[in-house]
Amino acid sequence: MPAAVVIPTYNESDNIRNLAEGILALPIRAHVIVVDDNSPDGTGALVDALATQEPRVHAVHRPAKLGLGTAHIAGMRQAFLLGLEPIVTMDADFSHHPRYIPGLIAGLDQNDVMIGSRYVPGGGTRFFSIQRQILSNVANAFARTALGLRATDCTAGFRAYRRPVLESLNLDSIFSNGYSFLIELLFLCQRHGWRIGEIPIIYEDRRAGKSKISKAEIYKATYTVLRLSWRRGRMKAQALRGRTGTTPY
Ligand SMILES: Nc1nc2c(ncn2[C@@H]2O[C@H](COP(=O)(O)OP(=O)(O)OP(=O)(O)O)[C@@H](O)[C@H]2O)c(=O)[nH]1
Ligand SMILES: [Mg+2]
Repeated sequence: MPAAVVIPTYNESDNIRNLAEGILALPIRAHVIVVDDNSPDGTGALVDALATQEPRVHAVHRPAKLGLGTAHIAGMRQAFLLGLEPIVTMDADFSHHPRYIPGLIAGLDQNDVMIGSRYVPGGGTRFFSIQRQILSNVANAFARTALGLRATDCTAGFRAYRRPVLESLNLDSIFSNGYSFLIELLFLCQRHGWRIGEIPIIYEDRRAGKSKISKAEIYKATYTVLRLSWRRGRMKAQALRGRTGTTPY
């Protein structure tokens, strides 16, 4: 079965053509699904034009900027409809280089989810500002400690999922719609007992265009982690009550 490479876009007209061509030139069978949120710079029309020339390119259009998380879900659903698997997700701005896609997919032989990680040996960042590095490190340390996540890069959107993993999760129940969706989805994958592996990647700063991450996303991510951590604590307490027949309080 060909793989689906899901790419959410908002104002990525300077990147998307090169990226789609780079993916289609890889020595693997893959389709590209771009989820565009009515980008003012015409990314959506560009993808439509690509799709008329190349049947392995698909466009999903949404009416407005509805967030990274829901864009990932829309792309995953489109992959299900097209019968594609496994499902890879990545950013459009070349921070996630297509050369890593075959390695991510190969890792699914032993794992159910694969992450392109900056924090395993061999991984790292290039041209990434010190502020962004600190933010990324703090966000990962917080998510790992508060949620018991075992992966080293919990905020990375460069992943490959076996299709049954995504079908086993209730994607509609995911409450984060923005960047923290990535933490929530990883939390659900680990809680369901799916095997999660990582390969090193070098994350480069975006080649063109502007970042869409805002301060609000940082507050939302903190809220997501605290909310999931509370849920995790409640589940642990319930499990303990079930075992002992008494309340742990
Ligand atoms: N469809 C959709 N795509 C989005 C939205 N927000 C961000 N994206 C895309 O999601 C990917 C990640 O966004 P970026 O702005 O690169 O975020 P980032 O990588 O954390 O920030 P930089 O390092 O500054 O690039 C890019 O492909 C964006 O175009 C959104 O609301 N809707
Ligand atoms: Mg980026």
